[in-house]
Amino acid sequence: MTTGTHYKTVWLSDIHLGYKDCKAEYLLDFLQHNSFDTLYLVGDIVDMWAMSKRFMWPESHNQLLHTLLQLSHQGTKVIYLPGNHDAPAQKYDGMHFGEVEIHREYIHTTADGKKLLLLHGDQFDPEVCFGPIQAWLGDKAYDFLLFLNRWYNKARAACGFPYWSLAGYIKGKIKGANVAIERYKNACRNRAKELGVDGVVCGHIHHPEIDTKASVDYCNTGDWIENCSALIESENGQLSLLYWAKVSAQIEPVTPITLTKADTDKKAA
Ligand SMILES: [Mn+2]
Repeated sequence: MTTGTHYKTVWLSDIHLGYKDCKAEYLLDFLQHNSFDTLYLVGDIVDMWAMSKRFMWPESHNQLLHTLLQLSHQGTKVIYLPGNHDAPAQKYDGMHFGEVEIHREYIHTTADGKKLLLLHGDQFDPEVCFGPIQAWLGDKAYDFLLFLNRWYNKARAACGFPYWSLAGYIKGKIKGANVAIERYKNACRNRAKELGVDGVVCGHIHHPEIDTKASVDYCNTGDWIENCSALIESENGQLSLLYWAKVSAQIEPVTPITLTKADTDKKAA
């Protein structure tokens, strides 16, 4: 099963199982074709809000949970940091479920000795976000963006193009969104400073990024709704972002062109 790459550490967040726009098939593909020493699930793994509004649980979502548990049994260290969409799991802070450890915050030490604070990021909603009306409007606008994204990508897939995030592109173009992202990054960095660590790894805003331009490194793993992204650590402690839809598009087997005798005869003629 694991013929692909071996990763020292992988951080995943915002998978949103139980939500219609979750790209579970892409994540399954990533997990089943690679192997991992440590896998951090940085929150919003199961979307309990979406499920309470409209229950959907396709077979691929089941398979994904099963694969995560299977990895934990096969020696991958799995640590789960619940977020806001899977908030009920937050009360199990510090407990073990089978092989899976649950924490609200966790400190990871990289191969080159850097200390990273791991958390989902919803902790900072009161200081970053605005009132409940803005949150509701934001939610509706986001749902609409994802609706556009879904149909756009259906058209792309029909033409044989790989998945591309239209919603992510539009979000990046909106100035208000960038201001909110800066506020969020500052809040995350401030918490890391409080704890005296070198960096912070989070999720929550579905915006993959590595920013090392300040005294505290900021890493956001992204999500598996739009970006299909993960944060990875190399054997020497280097951090980078991986976009699985782009990688998998490259490793998809290319149908070999075999020349038949008739073809070579034609060429010779
Ligand atoms: Mn979240």
